[in-house]
Amino acid sequence: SSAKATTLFNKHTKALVWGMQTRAVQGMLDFDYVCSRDEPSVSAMIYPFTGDHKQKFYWGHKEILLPVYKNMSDAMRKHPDVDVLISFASLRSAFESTMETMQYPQIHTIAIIAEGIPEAHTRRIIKVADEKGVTIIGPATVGGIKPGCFKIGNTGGMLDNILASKLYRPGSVAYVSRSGGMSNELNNIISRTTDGVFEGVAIGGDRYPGSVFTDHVLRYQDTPAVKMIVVLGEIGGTEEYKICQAIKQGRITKPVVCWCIGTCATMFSSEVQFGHAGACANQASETAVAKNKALKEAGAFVPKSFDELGEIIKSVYDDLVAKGVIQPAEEVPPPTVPMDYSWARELGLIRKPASFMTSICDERGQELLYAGMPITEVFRSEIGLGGTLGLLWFQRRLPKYACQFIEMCLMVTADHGPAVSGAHNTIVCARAGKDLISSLTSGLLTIGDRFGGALDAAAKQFSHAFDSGMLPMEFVNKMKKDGRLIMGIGHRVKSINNPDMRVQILKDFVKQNFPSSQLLDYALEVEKITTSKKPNLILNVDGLIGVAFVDLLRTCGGFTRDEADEFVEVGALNGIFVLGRSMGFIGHYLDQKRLKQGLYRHPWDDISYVLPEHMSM
Ligand code: Q5B
Repeated sequence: SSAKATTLFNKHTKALVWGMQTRAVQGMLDFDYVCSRDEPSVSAMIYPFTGDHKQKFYWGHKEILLPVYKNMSDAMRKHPDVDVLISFASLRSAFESTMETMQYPQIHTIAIIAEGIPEAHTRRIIKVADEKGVTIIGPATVGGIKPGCFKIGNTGGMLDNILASKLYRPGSVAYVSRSGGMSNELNNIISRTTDGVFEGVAIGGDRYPGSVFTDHVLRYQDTPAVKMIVVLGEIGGTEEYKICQAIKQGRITKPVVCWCIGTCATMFSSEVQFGHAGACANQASETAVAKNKALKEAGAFVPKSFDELGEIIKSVYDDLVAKGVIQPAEEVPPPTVPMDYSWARELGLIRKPASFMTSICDERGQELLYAGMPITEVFRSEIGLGGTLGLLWFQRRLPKYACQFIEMCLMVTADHGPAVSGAHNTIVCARAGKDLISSLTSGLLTIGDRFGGALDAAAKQFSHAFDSGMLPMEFVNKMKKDGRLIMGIGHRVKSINNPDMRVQILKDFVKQNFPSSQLLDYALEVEKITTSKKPNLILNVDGLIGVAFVDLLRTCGGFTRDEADEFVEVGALNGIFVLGRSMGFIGHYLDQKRLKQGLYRHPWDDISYVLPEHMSM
């Protein structure tokens, strides 16, 4: 088998990341930046499920693009300086992709994060790795970290953790543990008790880790900058005995502080399986208690309990400083890495004025909210379409009669036949082969002052006249004098002789249910005057809804006078006709399609061509 490298990572190490782990990659880049590396440690990503493309990341303040390759061969060919691969492949694909990785001699180190890879597969990976001189870290691990140089994936946690444990610059203590979580704890302990971590590797919790404790401890022994070694073993396996042997044989001469966790297993009468697949003592020698005893006997520094680990690390370190073996370096503050916006917000460190504001609907939580009312409550309290509209348009839970009135408005305005302007346009559009939305909007765009869009203007004109104390007759005369039509008055086909039943229905309802119908009564007085002049100058459906809605907003108890006026001012009321008539327009569109109506062309005999006479020069 080929010799494996003593130094896995340096300040110039370049890696490929297998898997679309953008957060982990950003974490690595932030680490690199805070370590004052010249260049990012990640050269590219490999992701077989998308085509080749680029992903955006931050390098300090700057935005950079990292390539993503579909094929590993392309990534290797384009990045010949890469010698590390970090595999976030799933437990199903990790075996295959790791075997493929080992076909490329440029790769010296592979970190495998996936948990649950079949042991038979891991053993085959280990065999090939040994033959090829590749160091495997993992599986079932977070990876490892080398302060100032390189970080595998999510090791070390978020940036605040990395800064707190001073992982941006090397210390003199190297460690190896099984668990990724515990390696975080070691980072913390070592940073508080010594000049810091030189390198730390979590080999993973499987029964057959790709590299074992001694692989790393011997590397550390052979690395001059490492002055002391910490090993955090655990119950299960016999790897720790190899360390004992190496100490006894003089292969390891640097101080080793060691603790095997899982000593409590001895308190149980039966066999205990801890969280890791390998964390189970199959014989007495595999217990944490037995291994701690052997390590102590071999000459390692073994605390009495995990709680004392920090103290013993500190005393070994202090001794090395006293002997002059370690000369703590001067602290140089790391460069600042801008904090991620979302994280800073979560911590409450920044505020930014939002570009948009909304106050009617919130879909972010567990339940959709309409003006604060959960959607389940909207249905439970049976507020219906009128109530829903009340919440979304007026931000109010309206009284029952108001909800009913709104629904009635939508029903009476739903359609008025194919001949009205909007329906006609919808039909012509549908017959020109257009789709539902185009045909619908073609109809909706027809709504305006003369057709269906007189609700707001009617509400304004009548309420201004009423509020300023004008008598109905004065109002009619003033409008005539100003040459203005009264909005909400007049109809092409309906008249006092051919009353509009829609208007009658709504009028009756308002009279019976509204607490006050002052403006409607005023409008009916106006209607008496206009119809006395011409029978078709009735209060039409737009006019009725317009004035009745003013009565509703002013007297239902949910709005201040200013709020009521504002809704009229912003044009809420035309929305009722738009919404109601959309039902009809959609109906006409579907009808035309159903009837397979072809392109409409208006007949010539229905158009009077009134061109200017030909003029000879
Ligand atoms: N004159 C609606 O007019 C219509 C007058 C008036 C004073 C008035 C007209 C009008 C105001 C806007 C309005 C909504 C264009 C109508 C609707 C939905 C619909 C539609 C449907 C549906 C009809 C004849 C004479 C003239 C005029 C005078 C007319 N209106 N005076 N105030 N408001 N109204 N729109 O029949 O002396 O002879 O010159 O603009 O409320 O759209 O079903 O069809 O559900 O789809 O064309 O119900 O009233 O009458 O313009 O020839 O006028 O009456 O000054 O006087 P017409 P015009 P003079 S509801």
